[in-house]
Amino acid sequence: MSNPKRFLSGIQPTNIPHIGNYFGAIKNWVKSQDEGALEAFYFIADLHAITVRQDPLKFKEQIMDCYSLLAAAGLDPDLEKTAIFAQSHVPEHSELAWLLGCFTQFGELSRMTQFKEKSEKSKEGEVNVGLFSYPVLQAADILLYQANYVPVGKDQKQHLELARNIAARFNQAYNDDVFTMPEPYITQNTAKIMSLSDPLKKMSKSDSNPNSCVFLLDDKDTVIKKFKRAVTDSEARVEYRENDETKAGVNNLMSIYGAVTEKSFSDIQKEFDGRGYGDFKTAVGETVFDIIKPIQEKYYTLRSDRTYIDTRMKKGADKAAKAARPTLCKAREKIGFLHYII
Ligand code: AQP
Repeated sequence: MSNPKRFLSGIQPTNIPHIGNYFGAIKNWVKSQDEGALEAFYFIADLHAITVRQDPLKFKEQIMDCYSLLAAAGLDPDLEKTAIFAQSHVPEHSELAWLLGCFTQFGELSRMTQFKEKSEKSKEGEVNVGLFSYPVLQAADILLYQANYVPVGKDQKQHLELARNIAARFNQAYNDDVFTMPEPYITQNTAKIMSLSDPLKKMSKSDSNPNSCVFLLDDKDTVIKKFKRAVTDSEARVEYRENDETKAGVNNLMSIYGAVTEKSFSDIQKEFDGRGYGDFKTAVGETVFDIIKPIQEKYYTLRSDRTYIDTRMKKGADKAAKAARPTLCKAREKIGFLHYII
């Protein structure tokens, strides 16, 4: 029997994950794990998170929070085909990133639209080299595991293309298939959840406005309050109108309600026909909380068990390193470094 195809994805421990991370990523990871067809590597992207300065004590907690939430949401670190680990626990990521950086053109990185956007928004002195070169670290994350599939949203397409270009360049330089060519993993019906206070922006963990974001650990009152305060419009009509910026807030709430209840937009529209936004917002808040409540309960049990977290994280890092090392060794050998003793 051939080896299962590999899937890789990550999450930055820049804060408590939110419902956008859950509906846009984690829920699909759990589904794909439960289907069991793929060997999957899920990492807490702590190396990526330091392109922005992190408070060291909070950062440690956030890494463990993030790990525990993934496990509480249903990723099972004890499964043979699942590895969940902290990226910095597998130093092969950093080493391969350096090697691949030497196969990446300065011009290629300068053209990355995410870099342009993020650096324009940053204050002077905040644009570090890590922010510029993080797509190379992303390429290393992917290529290290010979990943066949990587989920990519629109904003990450350019980065996957870069990873493919770097892989092709390296393979061509040494006339060998050192790296597998990664393909985008398209998940159907994946909701992109927007900010509750500015529905033209995506919901983001590091948004400075805490009301823009429903975190997976928010209590029921907070969840409902945040939805009650969500920006909508003065029309008082629960109706989905694509590409209509004035409806962006309602569109977003309908996407969230649809993601939770699996109801279509027209069914949601019928359900709330003639009722104001107040009722609708309460319903969205309550159904969202029903989904996150069991995750929270499991989370608090796991999070209080430090031995559980430490042993599983170590196990995940060992599993990941075992998969990563042969690739790194091969890349080192091709480049001409002296023999690498594992
Ligand atoms: N709003 C969102 N809607 C749907 N999916 C989302 N994801 C993130 N935000 C949304 C998906 O969650 C996974 C993990 O994301 P990440 O932590 O690696 O980075 P991010 O995309 O930059 O997420 P945030 O919340 O905006 O974090 P910060 O504020 O730290 O940059 C990814 O699969 C992502 O697509």
